[in-house]
Amino acid sequence: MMALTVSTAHFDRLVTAFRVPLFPEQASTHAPNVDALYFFMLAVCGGVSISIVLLILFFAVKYRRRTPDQLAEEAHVPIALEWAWIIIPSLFFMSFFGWGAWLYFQDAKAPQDALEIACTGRQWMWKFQHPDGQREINTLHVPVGKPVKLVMVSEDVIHSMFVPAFRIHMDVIPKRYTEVWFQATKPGTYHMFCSQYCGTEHANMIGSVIALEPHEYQTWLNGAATGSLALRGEALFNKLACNGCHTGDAEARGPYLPGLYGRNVQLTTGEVIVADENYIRESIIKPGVKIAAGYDNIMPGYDGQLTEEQIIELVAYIKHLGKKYDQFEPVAPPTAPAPRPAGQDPDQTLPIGNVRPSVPAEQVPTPTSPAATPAVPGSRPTSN
Ligand SMILES: [Cu+2]
Repeated sequence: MMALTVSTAHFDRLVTAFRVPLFPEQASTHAPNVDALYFFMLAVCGGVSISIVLLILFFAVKYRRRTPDQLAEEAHVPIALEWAWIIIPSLFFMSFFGWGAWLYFQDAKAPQDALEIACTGRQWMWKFQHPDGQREINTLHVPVGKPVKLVMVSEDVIHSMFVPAFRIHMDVIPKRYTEVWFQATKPGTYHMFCSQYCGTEHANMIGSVIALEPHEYQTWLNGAATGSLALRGEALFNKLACNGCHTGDAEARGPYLPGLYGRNVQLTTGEVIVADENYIRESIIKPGVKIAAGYDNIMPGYDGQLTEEQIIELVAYIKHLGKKYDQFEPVAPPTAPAPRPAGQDPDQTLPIGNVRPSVPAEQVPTPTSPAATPAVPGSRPTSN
């Protein structure tokens, strides 16, 4: 009995020492959903594979050749059986697609109130900038229980943000913003990896996500404050003399920027696009690519002259202007929606984002409050 107890203890120690977790822990709201789909696929594929092997063995024995001169006979399978084994497995396998698409759409769009953190990948580190200006390298502090959206861009090659415990994974690409969001469910420190082979030191491109209780996160924020992203963006905006053209006057040579973010913009080509982060970014780097209707292609591009962090600051400032604009915007009287031609998508011409959906982009009322006396988006088409 004694010998048995000792050997069990030894065995336990051995197992503990060599135990490799089969699955990372579940630390986000996505994790249980992703795992459920994963186990469902595993069960269906495993079940089908095992059934096929067992049936092969069973038939091989049952229908084996019993005498040397026995010949094979042609079998007549009922047509209903043929349909059954085509349709039933197809439905099972299509369920992967259905479930996966449902999960994808659920996880693709961050909630409106998500905390937005800018992330820059470069060979070989992760840099993060919080909305209040805190910067971190290879460490990301986030609050538990609040959706967090990472807006990511690469300074060089393609990287990929991977946090196994959160079950999130998204490529980080040069010259374009990609997004991923998560909501941590329990405090802790979780691995963060680059999962795209990005050069010789790719394996060192690792870090930690530190999920903190909201009050601890607030304490951390207070300790690390360095002036907000938008404030730094504003300083840069003025330093680069952007305010020389984007004056907000009716005669300004550049479009009026407050309220631009999330709004529909008409281009000189007649195309209407949404002014999202990628559009604002492109308009800073290569302003000639998409010119707002009513303006000339006179802005110099800043390709190669700004770091990704500086571009993030400028974008943050321009987005912030949108919020400011919303505060000053007079409440538009509720108007009955104009009749639309049959077949037209009612949402097609409506702006998105922080703009009231009842005010179409082309008909934004002119603000009358002193803070918003400059021209408004819509008095001339807004962009660039
Ligand atoms: Cu990388």
